[in-house]
Amino acid sequence: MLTILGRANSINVRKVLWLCGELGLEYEREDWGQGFRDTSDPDYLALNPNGLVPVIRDGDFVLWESDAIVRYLAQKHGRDDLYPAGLEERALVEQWMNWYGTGFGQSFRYAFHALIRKNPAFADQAKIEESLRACAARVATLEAHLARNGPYVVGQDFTLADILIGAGVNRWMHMPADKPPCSAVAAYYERLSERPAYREWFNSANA
Ligand SMILES: N[C@@H](CCC(=O)N[C@@H](CS)C(=O)NCC(=O)O)C(=O)O
Repeated sequence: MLTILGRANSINVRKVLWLCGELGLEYEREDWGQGFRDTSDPDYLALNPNGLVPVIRDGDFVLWESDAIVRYLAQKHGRDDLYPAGLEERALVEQWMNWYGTGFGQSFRYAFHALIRKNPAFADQAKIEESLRACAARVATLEAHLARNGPYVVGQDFTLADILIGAGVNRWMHMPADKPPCSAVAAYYERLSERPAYREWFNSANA
């Protein structure tokens, strides 16, 4: 049995949960992380020395880093549609996964903790505005790309890149801030919202 360790309100845990839904996998989940079991527990640190969620246990195999986990699970279950075997197709999926990991996914973090989680440690107005600006710039890049090359980030097929970027778009759409109109991103968000596995983990009730 696959076990996912991590609180379900974490965006990085949700990427894994969303993928498990797409794959139709059975799993158990343990609540670890902020507000739940403390990830500085030595038993947890023995699994992930970074003390972050998620971690998976798949039999005796342990893996952390959400993007590595989604790659592993898609490959393990032979889902070439989500993580293509072809060199160029896979490179494009990787390109957009890295775009999320190194830019888009970082950009909304401060504003999210300030405006949605209302965490008092994130109260610096200048940093909130900077986070919103940085995120809007990434969304503008995505908007132009989807308008020309959609319906999904790598074209016709839904892939792992959409799981990461879709998670980020969901955070952006729920951000209580003035946002420039982005019709292609809005249509993408609606398209993803049709997927039952997405709806289970990403909806306005559980931002
Ligand atoms: N690069 C890591 C980042 C993991 C991460 O930052 N997780 C956050 C939640 S989104 C966390 O563990 N926060 C501390 C906690 O919940 O205790 C991944 O993608 O798995």
